[in-house]
Amino acid sequence: MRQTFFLTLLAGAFTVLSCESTPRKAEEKQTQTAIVPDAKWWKEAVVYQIYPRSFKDSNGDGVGDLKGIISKLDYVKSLGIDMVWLNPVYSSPNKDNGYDISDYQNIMKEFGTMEDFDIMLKGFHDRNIKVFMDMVLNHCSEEHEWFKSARSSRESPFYNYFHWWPAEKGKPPYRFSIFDEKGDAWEYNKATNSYYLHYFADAQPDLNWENPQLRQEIYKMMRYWLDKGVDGFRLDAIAFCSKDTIFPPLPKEYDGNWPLYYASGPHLHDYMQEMHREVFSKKEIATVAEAMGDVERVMKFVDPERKELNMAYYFEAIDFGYLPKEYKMPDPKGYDFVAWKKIYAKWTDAFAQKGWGTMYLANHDQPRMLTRWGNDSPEFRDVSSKMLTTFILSMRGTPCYYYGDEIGMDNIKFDKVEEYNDIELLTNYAQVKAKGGDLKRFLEGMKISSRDNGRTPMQWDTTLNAGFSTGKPWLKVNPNYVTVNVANQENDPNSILNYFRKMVQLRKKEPALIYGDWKLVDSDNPSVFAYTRELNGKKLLVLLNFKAVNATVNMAGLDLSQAKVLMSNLITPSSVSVSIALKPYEAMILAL
Ligand code: TEU
Ligand code: CA
Repeated sequence: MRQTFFLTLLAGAFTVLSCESTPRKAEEKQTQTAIVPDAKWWKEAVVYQIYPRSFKDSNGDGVGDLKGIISKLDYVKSLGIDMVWLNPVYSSPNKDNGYDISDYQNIMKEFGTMEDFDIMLKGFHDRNIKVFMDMVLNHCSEEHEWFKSARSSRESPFYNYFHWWPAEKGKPPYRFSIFDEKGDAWEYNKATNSYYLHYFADAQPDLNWENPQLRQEIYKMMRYWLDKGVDGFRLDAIAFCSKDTIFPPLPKEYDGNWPLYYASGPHLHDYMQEMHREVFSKKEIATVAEAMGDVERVMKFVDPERKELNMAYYFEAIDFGYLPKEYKMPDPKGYDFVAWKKIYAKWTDAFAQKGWGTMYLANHDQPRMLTRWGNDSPEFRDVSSKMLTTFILSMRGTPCYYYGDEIGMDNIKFDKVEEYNDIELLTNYAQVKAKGGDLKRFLEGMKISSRDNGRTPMQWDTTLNAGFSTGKPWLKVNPNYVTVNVANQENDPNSILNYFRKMVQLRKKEPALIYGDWKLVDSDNPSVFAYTRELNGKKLLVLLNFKAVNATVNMAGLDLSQAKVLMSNLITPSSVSVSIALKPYEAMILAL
């Protein structure tokens, strides 16, 4: 019996390998409505996030651009993904890499022209790939025409597009800014003798959402992009839009928790419902909230009855394992794996009741997932990358996969502050310095957690600068590009890249991975993340060893007698018995 079982396992592994000859097969864009009543294409989509600055440079100025993306359309298609999330490409002086927009209806000069954008969008659409845009609506750039006019005089018709504290009322009440060296969210403006509010950098003045005229301008601008044919929006830092504009003193319980006290102002959801009526209801689009806060707060965005947005991503799991009250400083003791799994369980259960979530382990605000959640040592980089990919693509919630993770890119781990570009890191460095803090310790922590780790140029091949650019890249290329690159992995059936493609295909083939119920198994297991996905009587078991040790899983109550391996990140999967033994970082998906 044991022998027959092992044969089934190998047969299963073979099926997985053999489907890799067809990863380029065109996907179905129809939903699987027959299977579940509330099927939606955006629930079934696999999202691939492109950070345009770092994807591909077409003209040798060291900065990725739209023509660069256009030259890689077939590559993106070959991944099998359905939708691209594009980080901001609008005109911007780039104080925060495009998150400071000076013109919402124009393309950043470094990235190209509106014509390039149209060609790119058509290129994706021709390949049956949808595109959603990053919308930064809490703030714009100090170089936006609205702000230039507003800051010139209190009489400006745009003065009320922003939040001001007139100097005759004295010093404004304390508000913290995460991207400000002084940590002060109010900046004095001489011409108007008033302070303007900026929760992020002083080059990113907050927009005054209380002003209906401003809101109408924003909705009009969003409709402009919809009319162009974009398929949705990711709403950046959206929970900060609505504020208590009296700016009362912060209560004692504030305790540095600025997202809690600054976000989710009194009219936030009125504005979201208005935006739904004015913009989203025009077309079936994907809308993703970057939502701060607990389940209750996040759920408000996505409860379908409220008619706001359709997906949200949350921070509790990704921000886990940092020391309290310090900026992204990893706890030297590591993180509590069992508690981390329970965070996923809590959110996945919540989205099973209402709305829809997303699943991600990295994006442009995060370090590389391999370094942070896997193991980037030569011994384990391959297997742990594949394990994390299995995790992202087998959870309930739309998977958002970050460029470069499909080849196992990892943190660059800069030694010197001069090597960094990111405003968040540079201002936090300055804050630590001003307080006389331990800068060496700070920089050590940043090797694990800082955002620039996730922004280094895409590693295409072994040529100069990893084939990203013929000029000097805006941010250093990870020197490991000589071995970690797309070209090397393209023809290796066992590469991380081809594993990602297989996993995407498996998610499409198995509706249980998309819509199935999710249930944690052996929840207190200190090494393994195990769960089932079940739909209409079909049950899958996902086993993920997150540690560099052999591990076993307690299968209490699950019948494995007919189990078949659908996916394995080992060339020869290990054996299955009632107590399953997993090798370090082993991942398996079984059909029970
Ligand atoms: O991020 C929102 C946000 O609150 C950030 O502070 C985030 O928590 C932080 O980057 C984590 O390190 C969005 C964008 O994703 C980010 O890139 C922008 O810098 C920020 O808004 C300002 O627009
Ligand atoms: Ca360029």
